[in-house]
Amino acid sequence: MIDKEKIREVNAQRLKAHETEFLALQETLVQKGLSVDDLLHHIQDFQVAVPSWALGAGGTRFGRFSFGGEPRTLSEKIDDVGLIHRLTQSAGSISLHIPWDIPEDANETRARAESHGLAFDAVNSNTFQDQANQELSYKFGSLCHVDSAIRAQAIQHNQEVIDIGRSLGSKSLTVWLSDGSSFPGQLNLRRALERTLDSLKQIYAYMPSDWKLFIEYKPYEPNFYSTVIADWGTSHLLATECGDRAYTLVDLGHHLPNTNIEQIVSTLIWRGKLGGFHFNDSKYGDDDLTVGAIKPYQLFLIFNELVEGMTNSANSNPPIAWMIDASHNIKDPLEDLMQSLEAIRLAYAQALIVNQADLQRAQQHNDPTLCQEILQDAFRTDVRPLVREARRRSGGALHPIEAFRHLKIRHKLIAQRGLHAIASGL
Ligand SMILES: [Mn+2]
Repeated sequence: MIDKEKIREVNAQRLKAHETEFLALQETLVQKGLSVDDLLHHIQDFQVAVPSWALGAGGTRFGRFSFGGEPRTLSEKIDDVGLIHRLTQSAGSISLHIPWDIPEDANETRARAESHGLAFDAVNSNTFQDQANQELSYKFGSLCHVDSAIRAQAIQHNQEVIDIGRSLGSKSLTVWLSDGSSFPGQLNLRRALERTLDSLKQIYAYMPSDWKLFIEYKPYEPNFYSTVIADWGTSHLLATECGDRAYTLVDLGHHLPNTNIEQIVSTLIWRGKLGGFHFNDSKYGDDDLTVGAIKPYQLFLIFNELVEGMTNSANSNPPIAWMIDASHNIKDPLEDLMQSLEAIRLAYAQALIVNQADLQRAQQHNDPTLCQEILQDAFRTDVRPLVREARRRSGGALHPIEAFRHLKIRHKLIAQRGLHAIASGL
């Protein structure tokens, strides 16, 4: 646990420079007619869940390079999220993966999270790999499987995940399926989808009445010919069939290259069916890179649709569950996560300063030049001092990564947990 006083000490060294930058930006924003206090409150309130599987070195299918000081237990993972939250004040919850992170004692786990000011966000089931002592194999699918006994096993697993989530105060289940086929003709595509819907309905029926089901989609991988829930349309169809509390979850890495993700976001908000978000970035496929590392403009355009849609859409979309879903092969996972959190808040802040009224007028007048000017004026505004000020007011570090390094946190974690500790996860 990092002492609040320590953070203030580290901040003090950069406070003067920050104040100069913030005052200059404040003047610019006020001139644009924006309320800086409102902006700060919105940014301070924006909290993102950190996944329990992203706190260690992830590796690729070719290899894994250990880090040192990785969290060995669920308690240590919660401590790591607490650490990130202490520095950034923007990671207010944790998203658990079952069975990688089954709590031994739910009350104790809950208390530990609360001591860090953390809540439990969506719980994630896993039927994409076989576990030790598992009776039946998911090699050829889970919820879509041709064998009803295997489908029943997968449904039961999801029900157990819901039970675990309930014991921790979670209110949602995220289902991502690797179900599909790697060769043409391997699977009857229509029947596989029918069986998947039937399985999902049984999971949905088991959920408590205040829970939500998030259905994630992905075009390919690990199957390379077909994926049962390949795109947002299929996810939306399944969610609609399941019921009012079933929603689509958008994972930024789960699209074919050049897909217009902001348009998908816009459509789902219009239907009130955007449930959750998995942030990451990618160059080629599901690369799970740091948010904003490759395509910060796309991220901004997505946030622009989110902000506009959440403010103006007639069909009310429920509050969206924001989560990071990334993997860290060569960076320190905690530094990587802090970079992602920063990128998310920056894109959100930029979207908040878009002059929606002017943009709408320009759209009404079919003026694409002006539309671009308005969007890029927001995108090219350096809002970093605003995001830093929001963090400072919440008690976080002006520069979280600098503070993390200055306070030698990784060094201390290695001293505490050892150089060869390995976390379970991706
Ligand atoms: Mn995901």
